[in-house]
Parts: sequence; C-alpha cells; structure tokens
Amino acid sequence: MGITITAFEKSPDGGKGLARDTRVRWALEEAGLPYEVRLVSFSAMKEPAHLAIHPFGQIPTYEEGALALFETGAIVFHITENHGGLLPQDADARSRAIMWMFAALNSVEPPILDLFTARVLEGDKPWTAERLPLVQGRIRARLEQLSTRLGNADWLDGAFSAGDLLMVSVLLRLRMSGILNEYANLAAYVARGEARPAYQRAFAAQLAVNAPQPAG
Ligand code: GTB
Repeated sequence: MGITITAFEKSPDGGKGLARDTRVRWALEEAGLPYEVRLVSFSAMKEPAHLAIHPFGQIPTYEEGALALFETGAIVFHITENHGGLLPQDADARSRAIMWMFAALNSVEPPILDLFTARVLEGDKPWTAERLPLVQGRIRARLEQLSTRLGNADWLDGAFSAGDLLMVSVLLRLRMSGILNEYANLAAYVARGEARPAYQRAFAAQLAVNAPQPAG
C-alpha cells in the first residue's frame, strides 16, 4: 500500500530541513519505505480538502490506504509500529524510547518553538527585548539537563531509536541561534543524527523540492 505525505510547496527555509516533513521523511528512510509527496501551498493547507486530513491546516500529513494521520509524533510512531526499525524489541527499552519521543515533543520542543515565536512571529512587539532572554533561559535550562543526561553516550538510550530521531529533529532547529553549540555533546549528537544516511536522503529529497530550477 502506497504512502503519501504532504510537504510545503515552497518551504520558508528553502528546504533546509527545518519544516516538519523532514522528520517524517527521515523515519520513512530509516524504515526503507518508499513514499510519495504531495506538495501544498499555504493557502491550499486551509482548504477543505486538506483540512479533512489535518484539522489545523498544517503539514505534514501521512496517508496510507484508508489511514490518514497528522502530528509528526503520531506519524513517526505509526511508522515504527507498523514498519519496524526504530523501536527496540525489549519491552522496557521500547517504553523508554517512546518516553524519549514524548520528551522531545513535550519537554524540549516547546521552549524552542517559543524562540521562533518571540523572534520571528512577534519580533516586532515592544516587549521582545525583555522577552528574549527569558525564552533563551528556558531553552538553556532544558538543554543543560538534556546534556547532563546524554553525557558521552552516542544516543539517549542504547541504540538509535525513534526517540533520538525526534530529539535530533527538535534540536537541530536551534543551530542558527548559536545555543546548540553551547552544549558540545548535544551539538555532536545532532551532527551524528544528521550524518545518518537515512537523514541525508530525507534532507536531499526535501531540498530538491525547493532548489531553484535551472534557467532555460
Ligand atoms: N505539532 C505539529 C506536528 O508535529 O506535526 C506541528 C505541525 C506544524 O507546525 N506544521 C507547520 C505548518 O504547517 C510546518 S513545520 N505551518 C503552516 C501553518 O501553520 O499555516 C514548522 C516550520 C515551518 C517552516 C520552518 N522554516 O522554514 O524555517 C520551520 C518550521
């Protein structure tokens, strides 16, 4: 049964891995699954056809036969559950990997998203200069804790898992702020994730959509 995901027709970052279809593409590549991509514009995302799949009018979505999913955590979990590859066999290790998936999305991603909101979406507000240090402080507090837990390990809990895939996906969005590089082990952890062949394929596929077309 074929898999189709949605992605930005024109990603604001030029397809450099920041939009969330990257993590879905990455999970699909890790599982060795072929997939098709339906590109959608910002206006098409708010149209009834897309809203029927994604009630919040966003990307990515995931369709496989009669199944339609939104939310990257649920999509990555579905891929690992049904197509294997990113969750350990051992029951306890599996539960811990799932715990890290939730940790990435519930405990680490929110303060990182706040930075984007404070800088980009609400960067023209008069309180921005006062707000930014607070937001950055919350990120640093969480990264300090994560850095301590990761220590010298390659991955969060033994072998690379869906927990690492989501955690790396969440952290890499911080690179441009400079904050990620304040934590050498986390920067190396993200680089290890990005060096995986499956990530490289996912990144290249997303970039290809957004690459300027040769003239003529
Ligand atoms: N919780 C949802 C999930 O995990 O699936 C969040 C989905 C989401 O935020 N989707 C964004 C979207 O569709 C794209 S990823 N936004 C359009 C809208 O809401 O109208 C967020 C994103 C977009 C672009 C960049 N970038 O170019 O730098 C980075 C991140």
